[in-house]
Amino acid sequence: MGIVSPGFHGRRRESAGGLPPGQYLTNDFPVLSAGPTPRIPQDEWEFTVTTESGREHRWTWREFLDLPSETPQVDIHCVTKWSKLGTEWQGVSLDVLLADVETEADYALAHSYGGYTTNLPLDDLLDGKAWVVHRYDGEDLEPEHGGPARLLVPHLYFWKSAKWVRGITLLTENEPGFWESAGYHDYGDPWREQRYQGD
Ligand SMILES: Nc1nc2c(c(=O)[nH]1)N[C@H]1C(S)=C(S)[C@@H](COP(=O)(O)O)O[C@H]1N2
Ligand SMILES: [Mo]
Repeated sequence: MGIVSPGFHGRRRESAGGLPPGQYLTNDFPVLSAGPTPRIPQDEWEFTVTTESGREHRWTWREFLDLPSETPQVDIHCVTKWSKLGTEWQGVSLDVLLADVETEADYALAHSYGGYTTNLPLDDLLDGKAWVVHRYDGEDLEPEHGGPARLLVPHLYFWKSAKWVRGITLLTENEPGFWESAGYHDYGDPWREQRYQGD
């Protein structure tokens, strides 16, 4: 039945893909934050998509919870070399959040409460590859891990999965985010080991 690794039959805690080069497995869930953990009350949380023409699409916490959600089980890979396989999340696909957004943009910049940013090609947020998640492992997402909600883009290094996400700006020109401006790779594909600029 195609390219599925032996032993993967939809069981929990297993991975379809194995480990990218240079990564090791961890069962912990390390916390990696470039600054203090912002505390955003749910009734103050908003998620905003801003198009290249400045049009804004906004969801309150209540409106966000009313959107259809999914429960992705995915492997995550941090550029500091830890990986976790088969992590379980709940959240809203970016396909849902971008469904009614009219745009010609090719790039996206995710913004977080607290000021963190990270950039991605818009295509990498579409077609079932990215979510705004508010639950992890059956529980509300802890503030340290990005709660109330974070971006989850598991096919790229985990720094692209912006914690405390508050919005995405759609751009016609690529604009580097926080780590990308500090020498990390613009795209960050763990399978091609794109850790730093020039990799
Ligand atoms: N807002 C924000 N998002 C962030 C970060 C950060 O410092 N601030 N760190 C990134 C990095 S480098 C990683 S590896 C993951 C870590 O997520 P975790 O702390 O839940 O393991 O979050 C990413 N998203
Ligand atoms: Mo990271």
